[in-house]
Amino acid sequence: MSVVIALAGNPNAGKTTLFNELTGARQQVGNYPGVTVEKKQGICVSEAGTFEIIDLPGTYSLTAYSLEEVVARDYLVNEKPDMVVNIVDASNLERNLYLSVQFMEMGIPVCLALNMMDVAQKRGIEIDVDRLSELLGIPVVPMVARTGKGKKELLAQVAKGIDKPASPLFISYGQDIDKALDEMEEIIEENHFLTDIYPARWVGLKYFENDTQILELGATRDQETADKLMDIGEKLQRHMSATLDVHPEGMIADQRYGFINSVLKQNVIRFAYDRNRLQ
Ligand code: GDP
Ligand code: K
Ligand code: MG
Repeated sequence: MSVVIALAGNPNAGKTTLFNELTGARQQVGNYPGVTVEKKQGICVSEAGTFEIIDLPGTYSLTAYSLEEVVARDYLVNEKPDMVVNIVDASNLERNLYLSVQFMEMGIPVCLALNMMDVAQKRGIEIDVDRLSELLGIPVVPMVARTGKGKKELLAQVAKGIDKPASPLFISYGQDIDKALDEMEEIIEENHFLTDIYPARWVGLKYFENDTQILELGATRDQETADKLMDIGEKLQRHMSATLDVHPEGMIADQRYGFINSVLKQNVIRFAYDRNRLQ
């Protein structure tokens, strides 16, 4: 059985460039089943091993707001690739990591390809790659996909990371949401509610995010448990709207960015000034 690597990232992070760099002429283009979203696959033959590479649709998030997001998510949970290589734009790290933390919350093994290092450097953005890797608990490889720089190291890290199970990233969403999530998690675990597919806490989060796909799937599987979760979700929604004038959905996005910023602030990123201009 071949090792399957899914390439994922925000639009314009350099996914196609890296895909071409890895697979060369060994490419095949089709569609994801049932939809008109393009699916590219290819084979990467390297010193580190032979990998099957799947190009996932470019997305900013993993909710169910767009067809691309649903396709990417379905692929990840149904096909279970051995690893996600998440290509991020190093010159726009905060924004790009929003998707990365969502892979990590799903418990999917991720390797971060920190692309556009040339652009970041030109803009005076310095990134402590080792520190970022340590704080996120995943491999991080600096790259310039356009020139192929970092490709060898990326493949070495991918080979090293295969078969290493990832535990889902835990982000605190604040007292109100965390408490409701704990309550949901217990019900979800007790009833084995979608836990064959997703981590329990992630399922709970989707009820707060009003994720139509998960809500429908859950109701089809086990209406009684789904109703219980809906009740908890609605109760929290009412409480938060009344006391904080926010929706859980907005709070979840805010806290994800909060988590990302707390990582970046720990000496991961530095914006160097152009000294010549100051003189
Ligand atoms: P995708 O939308 O993620 O598939 O991104 P593309 O691979 O199409 O890349 C978007 C643009 O960024 C293209 O013009 C690429 O040539 C360029 N690009 C990709 N990687 C790099 C890089 O490391 N450095 C620089 N400067 N440009 C890059
Ligand atoms: K593009
Ligand atoms: Mg592309």
